[in-house]
Amino acid sequence: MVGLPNKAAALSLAFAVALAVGACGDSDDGAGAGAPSDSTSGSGDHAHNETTTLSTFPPAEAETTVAVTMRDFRFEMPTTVAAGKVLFNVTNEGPTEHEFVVFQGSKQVAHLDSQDRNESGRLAVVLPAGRYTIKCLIGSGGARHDKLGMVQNITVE
Ligand SMILES: [Cu+2]
Repeated sequence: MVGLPNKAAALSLAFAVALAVGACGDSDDGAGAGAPSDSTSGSGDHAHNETTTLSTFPPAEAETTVAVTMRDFRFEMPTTVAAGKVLFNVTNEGPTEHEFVVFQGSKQVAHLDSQDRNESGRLAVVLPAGRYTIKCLIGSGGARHDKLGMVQNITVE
């Protein structure tokens, strides 16, 4: 602390304490200096995680291919799908960004990253027979897309 005025020193100490305590948010990180970056904020601002609990497989091994079109705000896709190695070819015809999240009951079991307008993505998952729900969890204008109609029940048999 060479030549640091007492007031500044006290302030920086206060900052350090605040950082060490790790108080919830609001410090604007202006201090910066070597503060440990804390990734445990646990804010969970996006409603789902990225996990896929269903088995995946190389797309070339697909037994069934399902074409899905995402629009504002619905999924266009078959409602019955054969069980087994299913490849979803998902195209977003927008205009809004959308994603393709597979649920079994309230549990997320597979997830395709969000697609911008005119983008396509593929999701290869081994689907056991059962009932599933496809949702888009992206929100725009305060309403999540599944609440606007982007929810589709499918039966795998
Ligand atoms: Cu969406």
